[in-house]
Amino acid sequence: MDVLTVGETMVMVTPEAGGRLGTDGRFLLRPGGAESNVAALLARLGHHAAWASALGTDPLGDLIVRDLERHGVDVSLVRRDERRPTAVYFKDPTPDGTRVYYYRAGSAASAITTTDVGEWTAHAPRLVHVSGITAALSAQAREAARALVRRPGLVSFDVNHRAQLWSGDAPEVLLELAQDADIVFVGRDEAETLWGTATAEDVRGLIDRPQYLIVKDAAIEAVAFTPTGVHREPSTKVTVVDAVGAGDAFAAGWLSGFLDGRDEPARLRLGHYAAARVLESPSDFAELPPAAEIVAELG
Ligand code: KDG
Repeated sequence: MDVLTVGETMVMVTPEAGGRLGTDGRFLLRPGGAESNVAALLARLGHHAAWASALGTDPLGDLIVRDLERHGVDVSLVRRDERRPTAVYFKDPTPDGTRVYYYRAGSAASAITTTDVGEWTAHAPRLVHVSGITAALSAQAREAARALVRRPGLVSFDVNHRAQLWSGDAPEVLLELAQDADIVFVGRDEAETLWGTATAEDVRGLIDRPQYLIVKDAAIEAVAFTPTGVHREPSTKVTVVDAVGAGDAFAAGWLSGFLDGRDEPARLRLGHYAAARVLESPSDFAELPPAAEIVAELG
């Protein structure tokens, strides 16, 4: 197993014709979850990617399993919970960007434990990927997130601050988790909101322990602080249709390059490429060609 990603996946509900929520009665149902997006994109890029979490034993859980399997994700570690439901969220494409409405309190994934983490990581993946969303779901999910970032072996952590899910302690909890990981992804603006940092260098001053820190400055550039120095790559210019999932795509592209032993500029370019495809699409993930083809195209 190349990568194990862990985190909640919900059923994402979007108006079918692309209209506003509340005006269109027909909806599309698809899996929506930061960590399963990363797994699906890594699978598209040619890696053995597993996603682990808990889902209800309801038909919505079945839908998620089936869909992720179709995307090539190994779902064999997913635990089904008879007592708790699969979570749901709605996307509303407003003129000012996409708004999301979560229905996830008490979900199966909010009850994942450190015992689950022990069982999942016993499968010895080369890399584990987790995000800050898990730490916001419940006290026990937060402990599970802590156990994941502290596991022996490589861990990548995407800060993924979702303000709607937190009640005030996000800055200290997310900083603690980031400091314990080996590879960290964070948005420059996200870091500014959380910790008041202005530049990528300020973020590095704060998150100083991970070997790799990648600070993404939206449409401008991504800056990677690595053992071989600091690397910057400008973002790809695109017309944005829906930004949800672009951060996951960036992480998947970068991690794919990392797992394949590519150099830092190539990793950053893969990240930008994958993010650009998701930004241009209404979906949270995009159909990507294998990594080698992208690298050949990007040079
Ligand atoms: O990164 C995309 C995710 O935000 C989306 O798929 C839903 O996982 C999700 C969340 O918790 O917001």
